[in-house]
Amino acid sequence: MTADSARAGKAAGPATLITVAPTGAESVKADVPALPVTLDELVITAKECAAAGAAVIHIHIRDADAKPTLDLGRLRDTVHAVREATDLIVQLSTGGAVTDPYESRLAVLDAHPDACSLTCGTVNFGDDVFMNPWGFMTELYAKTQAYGVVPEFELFDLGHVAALHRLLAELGPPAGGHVHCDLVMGVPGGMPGDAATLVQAVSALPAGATWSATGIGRTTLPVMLAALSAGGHLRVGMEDTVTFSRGRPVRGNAELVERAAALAGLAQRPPMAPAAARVLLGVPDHR
Ligand code: KMH
Ligand code: ZN
Repeated sequence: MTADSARAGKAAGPATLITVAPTGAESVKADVPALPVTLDELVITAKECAAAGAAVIHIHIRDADAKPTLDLGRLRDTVHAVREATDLIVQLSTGGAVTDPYESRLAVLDAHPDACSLTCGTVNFGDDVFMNPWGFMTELYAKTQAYGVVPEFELFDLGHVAALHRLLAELGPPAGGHVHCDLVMGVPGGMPGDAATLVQAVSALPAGATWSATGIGRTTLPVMLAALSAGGHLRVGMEDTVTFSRGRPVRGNAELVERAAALAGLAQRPPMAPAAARVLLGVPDHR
């Protein structure tokens, strides 16, 4: 089998959707020099990760001082530049940083990305609190429906799964018609990143939903292996992990995608091409 036929999905099992989350809002550039924080760095990373097997890019951006920002002009430029340079599905974070106000997080959709994250509840987040009260969730969800932006439901805890059921019951299906979730595991304050918890969370998801899983920090490998064995998809990247192995910093996002793609290949579930991912998630190609 060639790499191309594998990416086209001619494999023994269902192909694996790989999302890369290259930057996040928490790491500091001075501490993590390989973190992509400028638009040029982000575009280079996006190209490398697409070549390595990613189909979706989950984007947080930084300002001129490398601090997290939700500046709308910068977000628009980012969506445009990543679309020009790659065929990746462009998913903007509406989570931002824990300090971002709700209005700025809602305004992210005005950059008209293909997709966005939508966290289904408040969660302790290390020493901070990541706020997602019901009123904010419903307003954001209604805006994704109005704008035709496909949401990915971020689930940091089992209670978030219950909130997702309530959201779908009260507001109806998402843009694109398909429910896709991301289990974010191992955040201090959220659900632990282990196989038993992953199985429990997956068993509670809405019927027909697809899912990926993300293990923060040292839970990245156990969560990735559990997700592959349970039929899930993968999210990796320096938003979630800045250490490749004990004592060895990540050199760049592409090596995290390469490792995920290699493990997916071993599981006979090679990386899914962006075009197939668009079909799976119901994301139109706006380019
Ligand atoms: N940075 C976290 C506070 C998301 O992107 O939607 C929230 C987060 C989730 O990363
Ligand atoms: Zn994020």
